Amino acid sequence: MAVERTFSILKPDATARNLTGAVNAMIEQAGLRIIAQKRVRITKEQAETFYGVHRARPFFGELVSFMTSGPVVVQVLEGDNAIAKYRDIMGATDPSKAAAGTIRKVHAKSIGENSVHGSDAADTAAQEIAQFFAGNEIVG
Ligand code: 3AN
Repeated sequence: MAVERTFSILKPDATARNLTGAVNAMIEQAGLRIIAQKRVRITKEQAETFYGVHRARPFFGELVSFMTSGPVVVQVLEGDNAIAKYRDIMGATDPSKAAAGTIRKVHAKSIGENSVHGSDAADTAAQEIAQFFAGNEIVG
């Protein structure tokens, strides 16, 4: 299995409830390493760029306003098959449909306020990592 890197965000609903450590424990227990991490407040422009693919969706405005409503923790995760593995432990977008024991099942509040983001493919992972981290901030 290939060692991969994926991009993660602990969203404002998670930081507001002081869940950074609880989510990080689930990430580490799954065998992923947090090789970069910072707590930031993202701007409207950053959120619009990040979620550009969803620009035409009816929830876009709500999504951008939620992602800028409080601090987030941006991360780079590394491990075997990290992209799919993190999607697995995050659980489905809608927490009511997420499998038992997943981050979203345990912590998410709703389909919008769903606690975590994880990249969906290798190309988006590389793009998303580059949007938030310089090479020398990632220490594997
Ligand atoms: P995922 O984060 O599971 O990859 P996407 O890429 O379909 O899900 O959606 C990106 C983000 O947009 C989701 N994490 C969620 O916060 C938000 N979102 C998706 N669908 C809805 C919806 N129907 N209503 C509100 N927000 C949504």
